[in-house]
Amino acid sequence: MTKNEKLKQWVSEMKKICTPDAVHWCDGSKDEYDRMLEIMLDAGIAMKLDESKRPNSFLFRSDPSDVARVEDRTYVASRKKEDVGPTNNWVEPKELKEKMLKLYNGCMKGRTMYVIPFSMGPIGSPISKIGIEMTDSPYVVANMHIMTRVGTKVLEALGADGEFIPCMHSVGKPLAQGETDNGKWPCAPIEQKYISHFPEENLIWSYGSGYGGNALLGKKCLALRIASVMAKREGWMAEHMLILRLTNPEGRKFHIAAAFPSACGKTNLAMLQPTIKGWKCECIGDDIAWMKIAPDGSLRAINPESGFFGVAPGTSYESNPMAMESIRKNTIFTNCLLTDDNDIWWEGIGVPCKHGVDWKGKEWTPESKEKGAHPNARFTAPARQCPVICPDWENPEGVPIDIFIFGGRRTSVVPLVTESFDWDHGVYLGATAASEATAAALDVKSKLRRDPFAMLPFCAYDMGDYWQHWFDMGDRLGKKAPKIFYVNWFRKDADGKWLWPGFGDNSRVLKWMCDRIEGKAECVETPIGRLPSKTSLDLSGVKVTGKDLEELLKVDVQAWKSELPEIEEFMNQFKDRLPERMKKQFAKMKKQLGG
Ligand code: GTP
Ligand code: SPV
Ligand code: MN
Repeated sequence: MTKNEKLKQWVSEMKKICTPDAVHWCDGSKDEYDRMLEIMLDAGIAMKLDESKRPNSFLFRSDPSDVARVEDRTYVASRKKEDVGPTNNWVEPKELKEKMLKLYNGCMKGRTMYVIPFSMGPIGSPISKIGIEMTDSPYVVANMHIMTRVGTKVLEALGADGEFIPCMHSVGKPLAQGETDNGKWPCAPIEQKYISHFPEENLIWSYGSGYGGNALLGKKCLALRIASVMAKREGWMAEHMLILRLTNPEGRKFHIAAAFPSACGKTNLAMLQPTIKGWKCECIGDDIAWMKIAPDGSLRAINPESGFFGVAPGTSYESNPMAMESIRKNTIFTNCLLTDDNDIWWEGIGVPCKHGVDWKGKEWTPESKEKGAHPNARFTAPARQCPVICPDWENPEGVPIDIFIFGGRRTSVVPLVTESFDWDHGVYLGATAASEATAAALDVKSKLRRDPFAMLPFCAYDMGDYWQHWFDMGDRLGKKAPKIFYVNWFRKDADGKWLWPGFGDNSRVLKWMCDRIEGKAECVETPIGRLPSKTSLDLSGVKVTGKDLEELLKVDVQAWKSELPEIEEFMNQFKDRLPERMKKQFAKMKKQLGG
């Protein structure tokens, strides 16, 4: 167990409230992982996949109401409402706790309460943090084993008086005497789901959902929402970013961190296989980056996670071969289709499926009206299984970031790539990032939404203050500040066809960025930023017509101008928290667009 009195006390307090049948302290062992899956196989909520095709791998079907993050049910309960800003749901902390305590009361009856000690980041790294998740879900335990570093070694690192972030979780489905889940994914109805954060106490309370970011509390709740507030307080950065290392033919290494909204290409870019000769790409992380300024003044990044919780649909040997290799074994699949030979399948996997069982458990054929896999179906796979995982991915010192990229899903207007004029302009690009809705959040319906820094659902304090934090970090980094770019892989033509091949060919855009840093590539100055000149993008061997390229690199001044009123309105909601420097950037942009 533990010598940490605070932890012992918290566990016994929550045990009294939730009244589980038993308490289990997780040791992080393989035995424990196997036991979790056995329990779920017995309860009929896990299916073992064919051992020869997909060793030690399992498929889960969630409840159809529990397939993604629920932003409407996500709360930030700071003491003062103004501290969460207009982009978070606020409830007075005491009121929220009272509401949730009623739900927690007896909620683990018939279940075991698992205590999961986990480290976000390599144990002992100066950037890492320890969390303890209490949950009644063996699915969460198994996933946390993959996504974080779990077990006794974390309790040892915590010691008698170390700090931890308490993360309380229940699926919200107590069992009556003798009742089992009996094939049904346990969760509570949507109006009882709460994903709650108490930033001043570094505390997380989640109830009613068993899925992804709602339940694996180390991920979005701790490593982004709570960490965003800690980072602001302590002068570092917690961002929704992949991290990769790109090595050019001369052997120079560039480290890139990129923020795209959920389901907009982070995992794919993180595992990129360059289609240009002599360039090498290695993956460090695919979703979250924690960054601190090192004594030498560089910005050092770690991936706080140790696994990938990746979007399955669209993943194929053609689009993302390294992800396909990462999920060959020891992988948990959720809401994928089950094939007749006991393997998984999804739309865009690159091979046909004639017959199977869809994510809702119904018979499926290509003629079926509904999709075989849910659009937000996911795989959970250990990062170490990725063939191009970087040898430094667990370096406790992190890697020095040279380039930041922002982006989103835009079928029109936004060009393939833009370089910011300077740091402040780059912060403006991040702040005004927008994307079309995806399946990663259940309740986001709007077609286009501003998603600053891809952090709209994850920044747990006022967005205006967050932008100011970015300006402040830039000042502290000075000459060592990464260069900032904006990309859009998702342009379509009038027939709805992608204008840019994307995936491995995105290496061409990354190459341009690195060459820009070295002063080797030309650019064109436009009102919105610097774009590649026609000849400076390496397009050797790529199938893009001259006409499409022109479209991809076009700046439609009128279209940009027409977005200004909406951007201004978006910014103005932050009132007196909107940084002066952001106002200045907006005014400059307006002037340059002739507005
Ligand atoms: P989260 O895990 O939700 O944060 O998503 P993510 O940002 O990691 O997105 P991911 O890489 O999983 O990609 C989501 C979807 O976008 C998948 O269906 C991909 O196939 C598709 N996608 C990724 N990169 C590209 C690209 O360069 N071009 C096109 N057309 N689609 C892409
Ligand atoms: C996202 O939605 O950005 C994800 C998936 O990475 S989840 O862990 O469910 O938040
Ligand atoms: Mn994500």
